[in-house]
Amino acid sequence: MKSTTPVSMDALLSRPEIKRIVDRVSPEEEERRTYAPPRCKAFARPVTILKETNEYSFFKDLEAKAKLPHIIDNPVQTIVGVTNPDQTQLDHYTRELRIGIVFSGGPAPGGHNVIAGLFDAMKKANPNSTLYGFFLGPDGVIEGQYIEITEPIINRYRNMGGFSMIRTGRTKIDSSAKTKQARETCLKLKLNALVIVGGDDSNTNAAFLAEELYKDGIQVIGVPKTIDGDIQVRDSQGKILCAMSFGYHTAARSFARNIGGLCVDSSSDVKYWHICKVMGRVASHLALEVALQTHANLTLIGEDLADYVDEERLAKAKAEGTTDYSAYGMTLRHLSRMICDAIIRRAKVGKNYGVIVIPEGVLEYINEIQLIITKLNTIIADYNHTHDKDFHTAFTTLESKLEYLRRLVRGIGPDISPALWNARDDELFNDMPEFFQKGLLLERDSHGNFQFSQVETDHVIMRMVKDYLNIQKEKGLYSLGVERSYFNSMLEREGLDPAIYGPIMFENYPDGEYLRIKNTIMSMKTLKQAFSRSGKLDPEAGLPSAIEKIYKKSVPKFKTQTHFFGYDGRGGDPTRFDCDYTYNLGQTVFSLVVNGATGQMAAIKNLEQEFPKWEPIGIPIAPLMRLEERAGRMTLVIEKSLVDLESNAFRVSKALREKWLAATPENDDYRSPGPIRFTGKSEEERPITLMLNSI
Ligand code: FBP
Repeated sequence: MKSTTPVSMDALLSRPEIKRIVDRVSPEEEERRTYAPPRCKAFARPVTILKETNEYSFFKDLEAKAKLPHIIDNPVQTIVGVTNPDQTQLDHYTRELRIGIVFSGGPAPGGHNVIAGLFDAMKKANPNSTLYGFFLGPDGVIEGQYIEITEPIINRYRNMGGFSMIRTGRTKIDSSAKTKQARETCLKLKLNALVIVGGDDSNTNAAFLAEELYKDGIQVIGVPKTIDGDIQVRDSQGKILCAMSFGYHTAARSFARNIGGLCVDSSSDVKYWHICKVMGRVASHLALEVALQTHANLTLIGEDLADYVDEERLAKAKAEGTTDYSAYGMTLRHLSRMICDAIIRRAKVGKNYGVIVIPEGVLEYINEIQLIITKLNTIIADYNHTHDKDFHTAFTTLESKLEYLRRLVRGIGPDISPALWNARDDELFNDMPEFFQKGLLLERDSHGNFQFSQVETDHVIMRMVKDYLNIQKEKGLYSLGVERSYFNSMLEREGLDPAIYGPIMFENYPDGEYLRIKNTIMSMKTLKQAFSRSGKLDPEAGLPSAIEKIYKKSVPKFKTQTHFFGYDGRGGDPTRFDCDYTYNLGQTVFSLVVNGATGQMAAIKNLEQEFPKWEPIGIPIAPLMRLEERAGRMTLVIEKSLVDLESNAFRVSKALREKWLAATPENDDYRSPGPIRFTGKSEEERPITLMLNSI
């Protein structure tokens, strides 16, 4: 036998074709990095200026007026390109600037392009200007941890997802000590401006910092980031200024692509219900977009559930001359019934499979849960305000936390407000499964938000669904429809006449395309009894095997697979829409900074329309603020935008609900959105939600 000397590993690894194959940079990444997003018209001019517009009005909160006096009266500013600037304009525009940028909150695809857009604009105006990136979120500003962003650094991250260049964090600059340190960092770096790329809470923080740093002449600009899509700005007359935060499109497309795959799997293997929880801490925008992208069989929209009115109960109460206030809003019990109803209806036409989309924050819209969350928020915050150790350090186990709550019911302890937690709350809470109790008692995030991503919402709901389905099964109400042609052919194969056996077993033989076992037949035993009574069964011979087989097929097994979509999508590479959007946000930031704005949020108007109609603007942040309960206290924050039940997007999805549920013998209506492709024509230009709402 001939022996060959193997090529050494070093030699193998140094071969160019192997190097190329295992290179860290994939061909897709290479292509992405070279993509140059188009710029809004104004940015193609040598200089941009800001124009105030009185077209928009806002209701200003009294508290915001008092706390943010220097920025509360900021106007909306449009960014206008100047074709032939005079020397003064040029000198002003091209002066050397020092800007710091920080990510705050969860990652959202496109963040790197905000930095790239800002970097390109400032270097084009003056190559000596400096851009600093603060590490690990607001902590980087507080602790003075930063890096100077240079061309080679930024080039590695152009059009790429994540926030990995400078990373992110959730610290809130909320105390005078933290504000002082942040101010010192800005002064030490001689910053002209600090840019905060974040969600509603982080933009709120940006406004407060703008106010704090006003006298130092340091400008603060916010950028609307969050996959949740809940930063949408309208003025008091409903005119849209910012249709969507960045990152939403990519996250929704990424979830939809995977959920589309599950739709195909479930209708191929026909044995699973795929339960898909999708991110979105409070608002259900992501779930709505996923529904429109995939046509999953059932998508819950939190805002819709909250709007639910039990007309039957209302009518009953009215007949008794009373009003039943508990008829307004959805309970967990009712929600599980609603889901069961959909599952049972599909089973009747032989479909014991499907896909359900559950928004992560759906429990926020369920009456009894919302109440418990608010109460626990207050209890934990009260405890933290009055004790040295915080609640979660003082009570590390579930049992010790529960004991504290029990003490509240018993009214023990000087620091305790018994009215807040009563015997009824305790009873309700104790009825919940342990994992859910733990979830509800979890530590709140730095902004006082309940951390829905840590709670197994889907398990809570599906546990109730399973229990109720079992009850319905025992009553013979949850059974699987048997296709008539299948029944006929199986019986004929055994030489039996379907016309004789069909009417004994099924309630709708021979008319139904899908035959339903009679409610009275709940087991093999009752099936035999039905046949014996009809005189069609020879007691010696037992049931014909075809009948037994058909019966077994009609008994559904409810099998689920649960999936969570969130972190995968928010870490994905941005869609072209998000690439273009964020690059132009970065350019907008520069125009706002160079023209002296502060307390403004960079935004792009007309996002819902084609690119040539996009208009860069600055939106005043302070007038967007409202008082909200956070960590048990009323706090000024930017109001979250929830799904508008009057919007085209929601109304269309509602109108198509029955079609997507497909509880008919016809095929399912699943839509395959396909992957996020950077090239080619497969991807739509912008979120379907936006497209529908723009009509
Ligand atoms: P932001 O509001 O910071 O953009 O975060 C949104 C989000 O992705 C939510 O959808 C989710 O509930 C949460 O972050 C998860 O937070 P964490 O990263 O702390 O698990």
